[in-house]
Formats: sequence, C-alpha cells, structure tokens
Amino acid sequence: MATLSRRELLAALGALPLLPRLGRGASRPIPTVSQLLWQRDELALFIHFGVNTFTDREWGDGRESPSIFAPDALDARQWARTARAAGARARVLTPKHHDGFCLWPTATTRHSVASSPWRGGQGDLVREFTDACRAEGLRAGLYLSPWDQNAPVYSDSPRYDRFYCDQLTELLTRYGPIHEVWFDGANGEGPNGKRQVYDWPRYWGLVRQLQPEAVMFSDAGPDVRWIGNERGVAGETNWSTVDPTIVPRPGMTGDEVMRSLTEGDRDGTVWRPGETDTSIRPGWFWHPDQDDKVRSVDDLVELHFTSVGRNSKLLLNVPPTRHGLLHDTDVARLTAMRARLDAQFGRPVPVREAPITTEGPAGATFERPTTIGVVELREEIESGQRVARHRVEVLRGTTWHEVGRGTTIGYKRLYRIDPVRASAVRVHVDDAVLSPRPIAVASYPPA
Ligand code: FUL
Repeated sequence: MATLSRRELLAALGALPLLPRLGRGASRPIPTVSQLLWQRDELALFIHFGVNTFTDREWGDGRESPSIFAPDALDARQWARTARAAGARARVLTPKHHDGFCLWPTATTRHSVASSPWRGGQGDLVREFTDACRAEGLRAGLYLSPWDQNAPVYSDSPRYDRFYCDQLTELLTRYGPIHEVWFDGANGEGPNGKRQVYDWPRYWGLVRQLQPEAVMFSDAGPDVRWIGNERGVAGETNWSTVDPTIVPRPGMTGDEVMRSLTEGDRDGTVWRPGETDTSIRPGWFWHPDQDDKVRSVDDLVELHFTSVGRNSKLLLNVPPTRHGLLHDTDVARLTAMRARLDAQFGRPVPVREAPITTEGPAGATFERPTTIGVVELREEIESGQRVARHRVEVLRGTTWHEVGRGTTIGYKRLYRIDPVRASAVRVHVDDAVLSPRPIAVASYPPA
C-alpha cells in the first residue's frame, strides 16, 4: 500500500471542519505542580497492613491485642523493589486503619507497634516504609484513618480532632517529604454512642501547613478525589474539574455525588483529578484463602486501560502477608504486568510527521503502513482540560475510518481497537470547553 505524500496528508487532515471556537480566554481551572506530578506517576501501590493481617479480618474493632502484631520476616525494601518492578512511582501505606492500631511509635496512644513483639517493641514501620521509598526512588504517601475504634476520645469531637491532629503532626514532621495524604471517609459511632464530627478544614489546613507539597485525597479532595468505586474503573467521561459544592465533605452518598466522583464536572471550578483505588486481591488486607484469587496479568493490564487510560491514576493495593512480605504470586503478577505494558507501549509506531494544530484535527502519518491496536491521546493538561467530545480515525488506503469515539481526553486517553493496518491516525474534536491545546497522538502495535 502506498503511503500518502505530505500534501495528500495535509489535504486529508484539512478536509474536516474547523474546531468550534469556544470561550477563548475564559478562565478554567488548571493543576498545581503537585497535582501534575501526582498524575504523571500513573501507578502507585497501596499497602494495607496492620492487625487485620493477623486476625484475617478487613475491619478490626479496636480490641485487638498489640501482641498479635508479629511479622517474622518484614522487609519493607522487598515491597519497594516490587513497586519499582511494577513500574509504580509512589506508594501509600496505612499507618492506622479503622482499628486504631498505629504502625509507628506514637506518643498519642499505647495501641501501637511499641506495645507489640515486632522488633522487640522498638520498630517503626512508617520509618522503614519511608526509608525504603527513598532508597528505591518512590514517593511516599500515608493513609491515616479518621475512624478509630480504639481511641477512647473518638466521638468526643473536639478532643478526638486534637488527638487526630497530633497523629497527623507526628506523621508529617518525622519522616521527610510525604507526597500524598489519604483520607478515608468512614465514620462510625464512638464509645459514647455518638458519631464523631470530623473537622475537615482543620485537618486539611494542618496538612497544607506541614507538607505544602503533598496532595490530599478524599471524596472531597481537596486536591485529588476518589473515583467513586473500588473496582478499578474510572468514568469513560472523566473531567479533572469538579463542582466542589456537590461533594463538600467525605462520606457523602447519593446518585449525584457518585456521578460527580466518577465523571467530574465539565464546568467544575476546581481542579480535582480522580484517583482509582482497587486491590490486587478481593480484600484490602491479606487473607490466606485469597492467595489463589490474585488478579490475573490480563486483569492488571486491563486496569491500566480503565484507569490511567481514562484520565485517572491507579492506586493498586498489594497487601503484605503475616511474614511482612508481599506474596510471591502478587510479585510475579505485577512483574508480568509491567513486562506486558512495556511491550505494549515500548514501541510507538514511528511517524513521518505529526502535524498538530489547535484549529483542525491532530494526527500523525506513519513512516509506513503499520498494523496498530492501541491509540493514545493526550491533552496538555498544564493548561487545563478542554476536550468534551472527540473521534479517532485511521487512514486505510485513501479512506478515513472511525475506530473510536468518546468524550473527555485529559492527561491520557487510551483506545484499544481491532488491529488495523493504517498509514495515518487523526483525532477530530467535536466539542470543547475552550479551543483545545494541541493533542498528542501516538499509536502502538496490537498487544
Ligand atoms: C475504605 C476502607 O473502609 C477500606 O477498609 C479500605 O481501607 C479502603 C481503601 O477504604 O473506605
């Protein structure tokens, strides 16, 4: 098949109507540097570990004895090496889950590693975790559950707020830079039968003050929002902008809340991209009877397409066993997943020219007709997110064929298409909130 000449290609590209000029100059939210760096990580590993690992439960009740916390071969470097091998650039650990047991020696409670047999009561898992992150070049994040079933002051709201802020202060002042602070919205009743009222503005203000470069995750951000499910699937429409009045605080429910979490809001006034959290196993914590229920390599690769490939970031949970090590099966699956993704995305189809314009369709002509199976689109999100509806077309012979259509693009939009031999690819924008910035288009061979 003959390839197109430059003139023919430009003529073909130019044959489509110009983009609608929409609200040029109108102001739209853009990401902060911290939000940009967070998104570019693409993959982070989540580490759920604590007393639940030893009781075979998902939620402890706060009555666990610290004496059960006894990993006999804990190696935080093994977790970090695995994260690197998986291609993750960051990790988030659970220093305290809903049971209240603290993985660092805190002055706020005796319910911690200091009362456990691990390392003779001298251990500090947050230290080992953050040191290992640094040694392997990974960014460290921390999850501090506000719901605490052990703290006697829980639900005595002002006292618990103080207690919780003291814990946050320890975590954010002792261990160097923390890139993400993860706030879960779970909110149970305390010993007095009342529900704790969390002082979110105070917690968020404290994090800003102590770690100004960290992004804060919760249903309500303020920097990064939950994607609305734990299956690993971001919305096909996924704006990084949201209307902050729809989800003003964590833990809210309702159809409109869930829609806004999953899809964001086209006319949102704040930049709050969605994080997709899911586990490699059915549970968040390790359970012996789930060793044969680890996600397959196909499944893990699929997650990349339904999260990163839909303008999200994937936070993939991989829980250590009672030995304090990641299980061989999980390690093998993650390594194989990375090999598959590297093979898939390692060799973009070479292009002869990549005429990119904000006025017409963006596209690229291949050096030679090539069979492709994946198309990747990227907006320059440094200047915001603009595309609201688009189509992807490939050139076969002298005719353009549509191979995909969708709404938002954002940081990255991936299309898996039926393998097709083509000589060029282009994206046509049908609707945008502002004249789009150039869209980068890359194509890859089928898997
Ligand atoms: C949830 C928690 O209740 C789960 O145990 C887990 O930590 C998950 C990531 O967040 O809300």
